[in-house]
Amino acid sequence: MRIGRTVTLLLIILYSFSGRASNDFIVKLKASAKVNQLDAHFKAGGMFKVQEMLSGSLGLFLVRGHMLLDQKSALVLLKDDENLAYVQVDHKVSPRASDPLLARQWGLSSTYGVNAPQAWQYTTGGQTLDGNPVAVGIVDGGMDLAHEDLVGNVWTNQSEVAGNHIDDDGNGFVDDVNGWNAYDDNGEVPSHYHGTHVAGIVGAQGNNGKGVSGVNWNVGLIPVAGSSGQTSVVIKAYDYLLTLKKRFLATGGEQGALVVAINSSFGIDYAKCDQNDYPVWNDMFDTLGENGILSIAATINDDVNVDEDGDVPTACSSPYVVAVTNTTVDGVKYRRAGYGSTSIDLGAPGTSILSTVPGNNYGEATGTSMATPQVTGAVALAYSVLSSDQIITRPSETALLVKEALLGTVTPQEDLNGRTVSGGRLNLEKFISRLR
Ligand SMILES: [Ca+2]
Ligand SMILES: [Ca+2]
Ligand SMILES: [Ca+2]
Repeated sequence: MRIGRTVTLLLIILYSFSGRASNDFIVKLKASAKVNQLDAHFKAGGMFKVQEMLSGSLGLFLVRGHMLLDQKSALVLLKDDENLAYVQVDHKVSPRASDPLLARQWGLSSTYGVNAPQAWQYTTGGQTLDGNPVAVGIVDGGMDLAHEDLVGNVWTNQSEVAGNHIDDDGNGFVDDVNGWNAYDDNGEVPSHYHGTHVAGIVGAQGNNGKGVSGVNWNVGLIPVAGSSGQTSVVIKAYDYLLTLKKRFLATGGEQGALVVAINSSFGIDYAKCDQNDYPVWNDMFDTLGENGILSIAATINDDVNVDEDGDVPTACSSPYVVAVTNTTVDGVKYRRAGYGSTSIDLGAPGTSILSTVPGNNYGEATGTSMATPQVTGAVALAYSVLSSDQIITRPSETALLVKEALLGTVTPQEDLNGRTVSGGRLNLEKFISRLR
């Protein structure tokens, strides 16, 4: 009864509730031992319980330690047990994406990245807890819809028939099968280098054996061409996404699309959003927000204080705007990236970022344009741990709750302290963990 004596001693000295690790163990029964012997033995000791058989061929069982027993002491006891050939902790296994270029995506997994693999333990994106597909709008120059690492995540309007010149689903947009072209007012989304790169950061297909991984392995990417030229074109681009979302909310998720964030990697440098010359921007961002859409926006690619110098959209005061600056592999703000303690919300990796580019290719780019889709992707990922009921009945409150969690879970970064609202950069693991 070696175990019985040891257990008595341990009961006296080893009660501990703090910093608890897993108390589940995998044990291998010796060929000479029987599981009912082990079970009886454990019952007598009162410290372990056999949960289930894992492999009859190998003689492996899952054993749970008493809640008052800490992991280290439990291991000592089990290693001492004469019935067992070996024991190990039932370690947590994380999804490991098969994407061949993942090792070069420092922004996802290096020391100064966003802790994406840890977040992927909880979710890799796709749909809400109730199964509604989560979508994001990418307002940009267009996108290579056929790219091998994007094609599986391109949103499809199931109710629209392509190329018949009819608005089959009656949403006001003819032949909008995979998004919209606000330049030409049609459903033909052009291929575009910048837009394809941005889209891949949000949601290149993960774990598909190809290319890179997005922040989301799965997500509905809705490309809307319309980011350069006139403000009026951008407004039309936003309006398309707003229309999809309003329809989703009005039909309880039956039609339209669950657009939760819009990526805006463009802007008007040094524009004073909150002054009288630019009223349309906050009006649009507020309306999008009331319908549960956060607008994630890239700030100026220059070392300027946006609070003083102005920027559209990142200095716009709508509470539904999330303004992003660019951080590097060394964990500092990129030298040419805007800041502002009231305007700029947080930083995210935006320097030498590898992503999809047209023609089944991959390439690196630097800019706030690359930092912003990390955050857009994060917001989409967050909605995959929320319930559709909450999202549909309280869209604006949910959006603000998500923003609060996003800014409240950043990794503090010294040079962003006092120069951004949050004082840090995106931490995907903590963000998702807080909302679960
Ligand atoms: Ca339509
Ligand atoms: Ca049609
Ligand atoms: Ca991939």
